[in-house]
Amino acid sequence: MTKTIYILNGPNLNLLGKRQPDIYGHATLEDVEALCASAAKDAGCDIVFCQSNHEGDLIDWIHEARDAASGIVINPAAFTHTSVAILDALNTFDGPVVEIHISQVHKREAFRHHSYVSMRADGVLAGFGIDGYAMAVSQVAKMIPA
Ligand code: DHK
Repeated sequence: MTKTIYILNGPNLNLLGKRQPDIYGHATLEDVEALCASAAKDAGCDIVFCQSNHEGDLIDWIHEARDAASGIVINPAAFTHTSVAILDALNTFDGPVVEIHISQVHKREAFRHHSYVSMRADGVLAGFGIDGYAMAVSQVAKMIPA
C-alpha cells in the first residue's frame, strides 16, 4: 500500500513569496507543495499538504496523521519556538518526523535557536530554502519502516 506523508506548515507560511523575501525567498507555498509532491512521487509516497495560522489545526492534523500517515514533515514556523502542545501531539505519533525551516534559524535572533519540536524530530533541516522540503520528504520516506 502507498505510504502517506503529512506535510504541515505553521503560521504566516501562507504568505510565502510575499513575506520577507530576503529571508524566505520568492517561491510560494504552492511552489513548495509542487516540490513536495514531486519528491514524494520519486519516493513512491503520497502527500497530504496543509497550512494553518492556528496552533489547534496543526495539533488536529497531527492526531489525524496517527492513523492516516506513515511520516510527518513539519515546518511549525513561529510555533517551533513556543509550542509544548505541538511537541506533545508529535509525541503521540509513532512514525518518523522531520522538522524543516526555510531559513537558517541559528543565524537569526536568539529566540529562534530553541525548538520544542526538535525534542521529538528524528531529523532537522534549516537554511536550505524551500529545497529543504524536498530533502525532508525524501529523508522521511527513507525512515518509514518497510
Ligand atoms: C519560519 C517562521 O515563520 C519563523 O517563525 C521561524 C521558519 C523560521 C522558517 O525558516 O521556515 O523562526
